[in-house]
Amino acid sequence: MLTPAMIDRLNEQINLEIYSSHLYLQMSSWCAHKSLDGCAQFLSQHADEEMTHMRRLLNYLHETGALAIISSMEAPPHYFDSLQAMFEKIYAHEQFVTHKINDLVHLANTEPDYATLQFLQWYVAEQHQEEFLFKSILDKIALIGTEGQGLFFIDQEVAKLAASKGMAATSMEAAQP
Ligand code: OFO
Repeated sequence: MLTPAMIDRLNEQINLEIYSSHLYLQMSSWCAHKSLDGCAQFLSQHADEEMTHMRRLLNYLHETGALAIISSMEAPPHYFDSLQAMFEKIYAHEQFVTHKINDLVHLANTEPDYATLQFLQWYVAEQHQEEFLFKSILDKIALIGTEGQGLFFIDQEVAKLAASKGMAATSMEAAQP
């Protein structure tokens, strides 16, 4: 049984995950518009992943008998000064998400709500991975540079990440009974 405060915060997180999905889908479209097909594919996959993060929270609320509430939300930005500026925005957004997860963990710990504390551990680990992933893309952008054919090579590097994510998703599906 969740407290009203915890239900509110989990609902807030559900809506943040939906916003993250909208943000990455919009960024994917911006990349496709710029013929950065590898980045477009990677971000489209990432938009789908954010909806799985949302569903995990939604199911948890349902299991406790609570109601999930989907709110209206602001539209994501649809213009970016550069590919680098776009990935910097993603990195800052993921740091914000980590901050919100940490707040949730703090609430679960202080209430105390040990079931939710345990449930949230998956998000703690996921945020660590996501920050690492986007920081590594920014590092690659800095290394390759965006002059000349730089954007083309960056797009190829990000396409490799999209392909490895796609393979991981396929093998997970195959492993399911
Ligand atoms: Fe990109 O992270 Fe959700 O939680």
